[in-house]
Amino acid sequence: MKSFKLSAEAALKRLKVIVLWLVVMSVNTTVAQFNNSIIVVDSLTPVSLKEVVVIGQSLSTKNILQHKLLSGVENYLESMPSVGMVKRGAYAWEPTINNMNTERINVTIDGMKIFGACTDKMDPITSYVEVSNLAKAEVSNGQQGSSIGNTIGGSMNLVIDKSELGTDIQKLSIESGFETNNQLRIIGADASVANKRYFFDIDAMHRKAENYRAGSGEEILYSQYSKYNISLNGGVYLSNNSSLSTSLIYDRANDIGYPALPMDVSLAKATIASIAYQQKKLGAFTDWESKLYFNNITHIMDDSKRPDVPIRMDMPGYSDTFGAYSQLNLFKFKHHFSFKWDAFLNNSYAEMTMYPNNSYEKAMFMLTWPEVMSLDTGLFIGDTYKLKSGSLQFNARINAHQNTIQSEVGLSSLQIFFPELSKTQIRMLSSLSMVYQLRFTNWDHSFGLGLGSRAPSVSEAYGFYLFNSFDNHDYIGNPLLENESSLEATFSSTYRSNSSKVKLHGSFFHMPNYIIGTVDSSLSKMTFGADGVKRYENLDYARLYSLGAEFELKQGENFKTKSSISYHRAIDSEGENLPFIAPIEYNFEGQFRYRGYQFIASVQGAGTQIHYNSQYGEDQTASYTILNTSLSKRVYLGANQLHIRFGAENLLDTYYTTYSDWNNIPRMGRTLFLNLSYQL
Ligand SMILES: [Cu+2]
Repeated sequence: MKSFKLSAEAALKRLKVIVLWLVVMSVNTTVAQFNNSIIVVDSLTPVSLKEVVVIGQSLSTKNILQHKLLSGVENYLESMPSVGMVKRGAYAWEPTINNMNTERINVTIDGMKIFGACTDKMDPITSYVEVSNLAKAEVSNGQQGSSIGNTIGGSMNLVIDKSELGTDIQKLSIESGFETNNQLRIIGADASVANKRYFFDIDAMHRKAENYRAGSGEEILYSQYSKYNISLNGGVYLSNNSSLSTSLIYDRANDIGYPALPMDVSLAKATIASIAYQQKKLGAFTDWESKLYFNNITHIMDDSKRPDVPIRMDMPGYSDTFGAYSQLNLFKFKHHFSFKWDAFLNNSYAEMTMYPNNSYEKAMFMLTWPEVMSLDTGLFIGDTYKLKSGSLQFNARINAHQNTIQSEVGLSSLQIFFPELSKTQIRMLSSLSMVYQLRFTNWDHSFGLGLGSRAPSVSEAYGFYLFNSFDNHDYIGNPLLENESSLEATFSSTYRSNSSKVKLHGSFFHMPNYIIGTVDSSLSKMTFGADGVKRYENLDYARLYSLGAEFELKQGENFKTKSSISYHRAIDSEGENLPFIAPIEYNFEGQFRYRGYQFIASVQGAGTQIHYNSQYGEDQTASYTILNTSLSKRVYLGANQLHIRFGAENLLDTYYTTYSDWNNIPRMGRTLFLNLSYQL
């Protein structure tokens, strides 16, 4: 929305800057996705393998790839080929990369580490930002994402949308949206001022939705939500060479229903703040940036609206993170080096109080996250070396990771299961990867190899009786887990011409010491109605394969199609299926432009889930196909412009659920939407 304020020239200028940046700084092939045309890139330029989805700018660019302008952040992310979403309702979807979820991926906001405060993953980081906060999201596969931290599956960095210092802008815009299915109301506004010395941005957005209805009309109880978000950015030049900038996001959601879970959330709140110093040149180095940041997350669960819970519970969770990083680049001969130091300190605390229906019995109290302090510091070095036709990229990272159980009660509770357990555990984590890229006029190929490792998450290592409603087990953390590691191989081949693009890509992950919960029948359950207790253990290994193809075709200036198909398969060392792995999925989209109107129609679907595992609570998910469509028009009113978009999602009102819907919660049925953006 921010950039909706941009005039057409400014938008074009920004587009040019981005394209230039792409070509010069070797950013990525998805520029094709950004400006919606297929580009043959200079064959001597190395191309980064990141996938990028433009979020803020999508309002001002003429070619919008999203059906809805005011989609949630998750809808934008979900449009990326390697990103999936685990859904527990209409709000706060959990992103996955390469079918790997929160523990195995690294999600940051402008490079800042943030950890959710929910023991049940009701609050992924992506739920604490709005589309008005973000310029774009960058996703890297596997170890290619190691510049922002240790990871197995990949990384996702959400880039905050800020005005550029040195530009001359004064803008104001308002946005509004409505959807029929769940009576979703969206209202937002933002303003920016920038000149040669400073810039200042402010934006605010509010969403409120009632229960949604699945295909064919069934009302999904407890699927309502309401959210406010406000953000401020500011920056000032200190000299010709240096600047200081700051950013603040405050996000607050209330009365959020999670229809797939036995509990809801009364409050999910985040304050995300940072201050950064930038210097263009430092001796032979360039683009020096140092940032200090802090974020605070509060998450309060609530079962007061559920009529039939066996026992009432209070479950608040808190997560605070302080962090810093400093990074710079060096261009020397044919090398482009990047160096980064980063560190964070996180404190995670969650508790549970159970109130028996019989008021004579005492309430029971447990620390579900025993005030775990995680201290992590790392060094990253990357080098891209230009070859005659292509490039060779190396990335290396090393981290020291320390966890301390600060609560004595928490420590002694865990010592029941692990008598030898000490207060502090220290781990060393590392990542090493290389990518060989071959580039020709119409073709490029890349081959990558990587090695990586990750520490167990707070839940995996220190969680105490965390109930998982998917497989109906209580989970106990295991602080003695080995680091999970991975060995990966990736390839991609892309053909581009002025009117078409074909891309084939694949990846293979071999993951020794794969961490997953396994049944421990010697332990007794805590949760009423649970089937038993699982403890996190290291499997010998697990393997994940994926294959995908993408096609783009352009006919003239006005017609374009995009389609993709993907396949994933994952098994453990015993040959058993891993949970939450996608069946064959496909997507086809056609875009047609005529006299300022833009029409989009898309078909999305998946095959029957053949490989599932009932030990993890899965059953077979049926195949489905849905149809979406939208029409938009930009109206110029003097110097102002109004962008109107309306359309339908799940036009045929199909009842469906996917492999990644928690407890088979059905997706939304037909919804009609109207989005308006007015730019002054
Ligand atoms: Cu929660």
